Amino acid sequence: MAPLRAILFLFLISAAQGFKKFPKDFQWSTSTSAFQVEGGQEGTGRGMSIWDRYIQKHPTPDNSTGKVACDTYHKFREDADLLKDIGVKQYRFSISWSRIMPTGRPNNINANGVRYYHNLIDSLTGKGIIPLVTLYHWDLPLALQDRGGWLNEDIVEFFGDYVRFIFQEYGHKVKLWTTINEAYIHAKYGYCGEPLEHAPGGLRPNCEWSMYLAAHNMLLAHSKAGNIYKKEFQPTQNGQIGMTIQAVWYEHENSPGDKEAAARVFDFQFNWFAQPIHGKNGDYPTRMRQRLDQLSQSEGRSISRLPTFTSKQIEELKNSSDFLSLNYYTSYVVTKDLPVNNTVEAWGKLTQWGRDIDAFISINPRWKQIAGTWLRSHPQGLRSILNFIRETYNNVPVYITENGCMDTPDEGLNDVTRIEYVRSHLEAIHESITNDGCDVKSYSYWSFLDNFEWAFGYHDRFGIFHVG
Ligand code: GBH
Repeated sequence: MAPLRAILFLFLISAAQGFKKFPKDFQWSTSTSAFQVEGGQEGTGRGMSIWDRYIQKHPTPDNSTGKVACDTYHKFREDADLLKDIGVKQYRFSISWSRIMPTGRPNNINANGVRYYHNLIDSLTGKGIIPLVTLYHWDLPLALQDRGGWLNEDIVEFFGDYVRFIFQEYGHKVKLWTTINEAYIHAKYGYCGEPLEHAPGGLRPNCEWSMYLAAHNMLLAHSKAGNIYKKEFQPTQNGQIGMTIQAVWYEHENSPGDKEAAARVFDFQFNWFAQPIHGKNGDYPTRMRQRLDQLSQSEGRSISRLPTFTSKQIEELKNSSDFLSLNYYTSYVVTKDLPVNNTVEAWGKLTQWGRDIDAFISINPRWKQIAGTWLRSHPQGLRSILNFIRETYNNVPVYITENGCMDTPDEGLNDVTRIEYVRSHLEAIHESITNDGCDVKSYSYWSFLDNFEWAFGYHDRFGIFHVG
């Protein structure tokens, strides 16, 4: 690992302490996930995950694997030193289920794995850094995929058994938990990927319903974990729990048709997960329910492609979270009809989700595109989402668990573009807190280290620290 991209963080910290005042207990943070950074896959007792198998079958453009990655499995002490150096108060990482339980079930525990996370947590807390732990960031134990993965409703019990073990083991040290990272991305790219696919992958033929079923079971698994925590652990451990929800903001023109289309797309993405958990009446968004019920009927199906919750499940979901964990990167534009200069979602209509939303998604060329990729900088979108959450979800506390962008290769180590991206997003958050009254508790920059960027391999570099 080669240091050092200090510029970015020096800026972050000065923004925190200097010209704009954030609340005193605001937690500055940075984030990673297990598969993307750990390495330590061989000879450590870890079981395979769906990503191990996926990249064997579908190599990334750079033919990379997670075998070594950032080697944080061995270098966690060095990581803790670096985190201390840049002055963060919190660090978000994820636990690899198959490192703890190689077959996904508690009858087989990998003691090395259990010890590893104790060591990691201890080296953080020893330096006064608060751990925020994601219980699941897309790396399902392969043994559970072979039992149907997220399409088998037994997964809800399996997840419950896994998290109970984790709370028992680490709950006296960890006070901030999120259950599942970005169920929307995991379900959509994992089951319905096109053009970009994620693990488990290769499941497109049934994805008009499997994507919604996988997401449904993720919501129920989150709810299971939240309720276990609240009932069995929170009274003595006094921590907080939430689910990590990815949000894209959708701008629209002023016509009623476009406005309704943008609201519908937002329902089909953010509110799909936010409303069952944080909504006053819970359950799926009405627009989503109606649209998918109606499509299912016209397709001659006997049941809706969107599963239903029992009233008990609705109540449990509403009781499953103390805060909303939010990931935000970019915004798009939604139109009811095909936009004149359509650049993004001509493909939208080729994907199942793209057809289901009954709208078109395109880009706003005025938003700065980062390194020629999918990511365009639109800080106002983040402010709009934070205000949407404040208004719609009763100002539930928000932990921003991911925000950031990849570097622009021809800038070298002089991250002009990234600094501007971070600066403008921090400004938007600051406005949301001070002018709008949003309850934002923390900001976690994605990512601490350059790491395995899923289907893109190691090509995109999001790290504060350069690795390679
Ligand atoms: C997050 O997902 C993940 O939680 C994190 O693990 C990841 O490293 C980070 O973002 C950076 O990407 O090529 O047009 O299909 C954010 C959701 C999903 C956004 C995949 C980019 C690809 C866009 N990401 N998506 S496209």
